[in-house]
Amino acid sequence: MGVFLLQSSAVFGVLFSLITLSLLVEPALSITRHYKFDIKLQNVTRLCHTKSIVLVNGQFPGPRVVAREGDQLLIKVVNHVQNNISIHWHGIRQLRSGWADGPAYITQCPIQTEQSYVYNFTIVGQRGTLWWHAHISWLRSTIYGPIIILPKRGIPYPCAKPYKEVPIIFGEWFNGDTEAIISQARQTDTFKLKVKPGKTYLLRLTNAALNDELFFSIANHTVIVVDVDAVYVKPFETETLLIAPGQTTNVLLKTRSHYPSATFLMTARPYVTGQGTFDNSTVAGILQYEKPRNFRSSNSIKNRPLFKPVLPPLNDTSFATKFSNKLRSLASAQFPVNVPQKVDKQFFFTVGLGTSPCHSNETCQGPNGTMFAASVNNVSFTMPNTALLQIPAYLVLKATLLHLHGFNFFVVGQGFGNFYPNKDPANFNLVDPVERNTVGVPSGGWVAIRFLADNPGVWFMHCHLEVHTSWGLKMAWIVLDGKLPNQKLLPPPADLPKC
Ligand SMILES: [Cu+2]
Repeated sequence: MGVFLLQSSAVFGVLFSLITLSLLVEPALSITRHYKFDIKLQNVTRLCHTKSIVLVNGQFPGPRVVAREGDQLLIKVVNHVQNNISIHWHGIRQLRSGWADGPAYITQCPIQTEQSYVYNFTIVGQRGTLWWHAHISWLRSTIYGPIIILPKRGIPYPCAKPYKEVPIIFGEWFNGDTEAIISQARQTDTFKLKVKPGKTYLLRLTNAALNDELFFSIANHTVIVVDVDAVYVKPFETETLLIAPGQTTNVLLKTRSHYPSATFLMTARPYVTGQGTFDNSTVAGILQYEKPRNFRSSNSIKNRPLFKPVLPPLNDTSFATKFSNKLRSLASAQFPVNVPQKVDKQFFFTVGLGTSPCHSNETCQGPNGTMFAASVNNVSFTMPNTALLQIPAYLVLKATLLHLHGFNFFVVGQGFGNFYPNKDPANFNLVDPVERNTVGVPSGGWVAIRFLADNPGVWFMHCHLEVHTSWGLKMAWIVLDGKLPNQKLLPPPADLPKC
């Protein structure tokens, strides 16, 4: 992990954020849904700290955006603060709507004070959980919220129908040791997931933290992973899951068949690779069974036994590898996997994370007072046409998180050490590779991704660890229009902000 330059400024931290989800009454066909986001400065108190922060509609985390696959979204963002603003709809394919993608100075100029912009896009072929966040400097630490994409009306989930759906967002958190957090977890403002026995809950998990990959586990319970980055996966059961910043994971939680007369902690803490200082704090929430009406016990909730999950060690790369190997596309007849079988263009990127001399008059956090620096070395930068692209990225030093805008990609291979173009492709999974928008590249290893360049525009690719991005780990793809009329980027909207 990195050095957490701004970690201490994020002490107000949210541990878990709960938004109860109620399904709206709506017609059968795709519809247009309108939202308005007012960006304002607001005081927020979390864990006894009050801070003035930039928020959407005064909410922290921000309002949820709920839509069905196929719906059009019109989201008007009005900027009432001094900062420039832009919002990114993380993971939304933005087919031919690149103007609505959001990264400042890549697809749009930021929205200036007292200006507004309507993000206009349609959700095509995606269902699950995604999220939105500010995409300018570090503002996403407070400006983010969930995007919930329900399947088209009349099309069921490919898994058990959940009794309830609960979005949970991992944000920043305060520093503290585990015991302090456990005693804190007994306090009233801790996130509580209240459940009934014998039911199935769909937890929509988002890691909105700036810099930490997280292990997450619920004591004495397992979950079934069913969807990542708004794409169904082959369901698998696990006690612990790993979720990187920017990633989303839907899991089914089957509660115990009988009221257990106990309380269960849900905890998350970072997965750490490489050296350097890191935040090893644990965040906790509570899984609390509602007491049945006819249940007689003098035991108050406070006196019930509290079980804690056992999380893997902080640096458990073996767990991380096994977990990511379990992620496979569902690849069913209804939800087939369209992994490109042949490659038109190959790209090879070496992503380096190193140090450079500190500027004079500045204090730097790198080893021996140097400055951290990151780079993408593009060896074969040929501008792509509508073509298949394949990218093996080779990483040195530390794990990083590759996030691509405008596309989902298939993770066809990954490994440790050098990538060997003659040997490694033979082991690529071209049958049911996981399809996602953000992937962890192993520390000192490589990942090979494939995607179909079917979306014209300028698409940002960057590390979703905020420190790495600010050190320069970013680049953009330019995907040109294709020949057919439906392969062309539409003209920019009239209200596109000006710089
Ligand atoms: Cu994104």
